[in-house]
Amino acid sequence: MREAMMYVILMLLIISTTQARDCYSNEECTDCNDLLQKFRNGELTRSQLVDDQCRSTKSSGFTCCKPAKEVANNDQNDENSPAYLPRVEDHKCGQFLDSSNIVGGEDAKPGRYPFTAVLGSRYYNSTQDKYIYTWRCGGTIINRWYILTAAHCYTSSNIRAISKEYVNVGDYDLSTEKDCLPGGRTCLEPNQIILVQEVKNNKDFRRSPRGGVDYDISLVKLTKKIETNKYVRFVCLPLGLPNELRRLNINNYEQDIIGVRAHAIGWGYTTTNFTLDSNEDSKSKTGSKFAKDIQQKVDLPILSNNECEKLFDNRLSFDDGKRMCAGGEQGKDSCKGDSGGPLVINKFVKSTKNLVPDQEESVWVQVGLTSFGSNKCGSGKPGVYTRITKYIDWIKQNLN
Ligand SMILES: [Ca+2]
Repeated sequence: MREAMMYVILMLLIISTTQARDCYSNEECTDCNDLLQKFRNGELTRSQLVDDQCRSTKSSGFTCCKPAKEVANNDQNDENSPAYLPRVEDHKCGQFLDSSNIVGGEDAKPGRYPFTAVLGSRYYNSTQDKYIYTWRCGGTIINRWYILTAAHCYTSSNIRAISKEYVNVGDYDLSTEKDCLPGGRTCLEPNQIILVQEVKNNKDFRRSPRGGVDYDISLVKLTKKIETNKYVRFVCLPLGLPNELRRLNINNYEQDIIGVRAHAIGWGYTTTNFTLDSNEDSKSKTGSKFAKDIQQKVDLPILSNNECEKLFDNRLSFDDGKRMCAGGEQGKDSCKGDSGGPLVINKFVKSTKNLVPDQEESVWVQVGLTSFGSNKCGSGKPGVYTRITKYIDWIKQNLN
């Protein structure tokens, strides 16, 4: 009876609050009882109790919950740990499906880049009485708990509250619920949309006085583990281990990858407001999106630091190697990759520098992540990417 009374009080409290809050799904929530118990024990004030409630959609009724956080260990060798970093030699990263002969042009092939993620916010649309996701950036799956992306994807102007931030993995066509290969017989496993637990932007991230941004890198921790499958896998980071370099047939990630035609992947979410041209900058305040439903890929040559500086009229320094640039070919649309999304390489032909990802045991290694560039896609200006090799220590320190 007392229990029932408490629920009535709770419902009244919920109804009396006019502020509609976003709500987590039931699987992501702890029970209402926890909150009630705390309220009874005096650990929560009435206003805190109200604050912790949220209003679900009209059809699913009211719920009061905080997301349940999965607890994980910190063992670097345990694939289930947030501290885990997969290595090429363990065959735990960079793998993909060869689904040749399907989809041409700049559409990516399903399963070809299984390490990609799309990041964004969820909002409640009262007219439709449902939640809507708005994707704005790309990222990569580096382990079950972490997505690597650009820091500019999580500035204060981009996010309203962490409780509204989600990551989507295993998706291919963002407009469809179920993604199937042509013919319809083979379908991808359902995509996973997971609530974000924490965003760790590099603390030195800033808008550079000379244009663009510096230290544009971020780690996004999830509230629960990603389930891997054929279409959801880890990317390899450029750790520089002997086996990894041998697999790519290179000795380093600087000189030896110049000219290589890397692949930039995404759905075309160019949320960046940072360019080197102040006029372009002001025009793009609302964010210029060229989003496509189907995952896109574009191959772009990696340029030397000297070339990059020249192409940016020496307004941008590539000296410290913390960034790299790729592209710069007239008509080649470097905007097809997402902000925060990957620039990856694989085995390549020495003479043509074209990637040959169809050979046995070839793996995807992420050398860059899309930071900024020109807003005029295909204008001949290269795109600027955060150089991952320079942040391996930072990544390792922050995986916990
Ligand atoms: Ca889909």
